[in-house]
Amino acid sequence: NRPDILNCVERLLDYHIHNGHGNAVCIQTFEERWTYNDLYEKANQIAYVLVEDLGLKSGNRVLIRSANNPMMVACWYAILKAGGIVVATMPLLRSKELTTIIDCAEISHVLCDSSLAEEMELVQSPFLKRTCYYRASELEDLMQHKQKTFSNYHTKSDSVALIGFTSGTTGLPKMTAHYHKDVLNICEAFPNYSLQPTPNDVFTGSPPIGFTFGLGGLVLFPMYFGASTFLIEKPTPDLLLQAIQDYKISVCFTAPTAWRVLTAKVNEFDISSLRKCVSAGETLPLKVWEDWYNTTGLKIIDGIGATEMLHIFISSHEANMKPGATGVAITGYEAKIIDNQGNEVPRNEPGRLAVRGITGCKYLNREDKQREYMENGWNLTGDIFRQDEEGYFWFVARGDDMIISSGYNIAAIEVESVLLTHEEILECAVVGLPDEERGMLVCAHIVLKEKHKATDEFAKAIQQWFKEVAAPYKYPRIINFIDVLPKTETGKIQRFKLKQ
Ligand code: 3SK
Repeated sequence: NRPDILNCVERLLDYHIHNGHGNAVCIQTFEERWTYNDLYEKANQIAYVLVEDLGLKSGNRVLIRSANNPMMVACWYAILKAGGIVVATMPLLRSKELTTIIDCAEISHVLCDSSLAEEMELVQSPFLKRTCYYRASELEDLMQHKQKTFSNYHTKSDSVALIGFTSGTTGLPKMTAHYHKDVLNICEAFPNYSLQPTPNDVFTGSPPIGFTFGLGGLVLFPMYFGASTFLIEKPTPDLLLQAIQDYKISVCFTAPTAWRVLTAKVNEFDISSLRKCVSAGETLPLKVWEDWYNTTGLKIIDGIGATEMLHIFISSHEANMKPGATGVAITGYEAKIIDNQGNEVPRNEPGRLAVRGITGCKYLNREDKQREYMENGWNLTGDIFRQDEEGYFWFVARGDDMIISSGYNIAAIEVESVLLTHEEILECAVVGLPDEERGMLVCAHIVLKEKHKATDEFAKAIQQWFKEVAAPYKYPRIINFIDVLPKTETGKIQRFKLKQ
């Protein structure tokens, strides 16, 4: 029951100013401390810059390119205040990937951290009207002369607020749109179910704000509840533990691989302030859950979400948790397991996960993919799960060729298309291989044009080249030179053989 006219920033940010909470700490880093007033005033000044200096019109799509920092959050709110649509990206993206996103989403404006200017300056797109850099740069100069209050654009509750990019299995990026009401809906779902936040909570974590897991956990959830967030630009396990100890963090969001590493180091730090540990982005192995519990006495809250669903829809809380299970459908969502015909399968049998509720998939310009993802009002995430007699969902497998490595979703086909631009590569097939530390490793099977060049040195040179032309986290950590790729009679690569 949301009002027709709704700008979600009014509840997430302005509300706190109008309710006497302006002097409360909102964002901290190892160097900075912003109150809600600070964030509100900066977001308002940036909104003026967008409208008056950069020529933003309502409905324009604005790309934010940044690591997790307070100015990124101010830009995020400013765009919505001015009636724009946010497209936040991973900071590691290279110019080619940025260009694809900008062309695909018809981005008109970019707000970019000046420390990430190099790749940005290589981007050329007919849609791009204006790029403005911040951090000792033009944006701060323009902000200086602006007022600190702003009259928010009157968006509707079902106006698009943000677009998330997911590359899926086809390699062609898909744009998932989420409305202003969706942004508030997720704040009332997972946090209420699993976290019960209070204004005294201090959130932190490692996911980029450009990934909706990080957006929720590090920006939306703390601010909906008047709590504070601690942002780390380049989060390492040591920095996370340092922050938890020194800044009395109570809620931490990160991926299973990080929880594993944190377990090994946690005894060197005082983490007595921590009360909620959240894991998503990939499946949480039972061993990681047990080791963390045995070392700290804290139960990791596992969850599954999707960029298409905006945030987590299956999870648990300490009182109803079954170690090893992902959890149950949280308040606001229903989930079931179906077969290929869409019929529910008996309990404990694996099948396709179907979910529906307060958020859902809205692909832009991809009616084909929308029809695949949505069946009779249910969202099909592409994951294979089973549901036990008590209603708990247990992960079985990914239904597609997405490689999830250290919390990053890497589409095999996307890595292949980059590799194929290398002048020495004739053919290639990329698969994910299980790995203790990272969950999965990107492994490329490569057929070279000149077979005699297949040496370890050349494999290293390809890896180095890859990191220069695409986001480094996607690079193939394993390269296997092969004479021919195994194929079916119709020419389809037999990936299952390559995984063996
Ligand atoms: O991958 C996930 O599980 C996830 C969780 C929360 C939000 C978004 C995503 C993709």
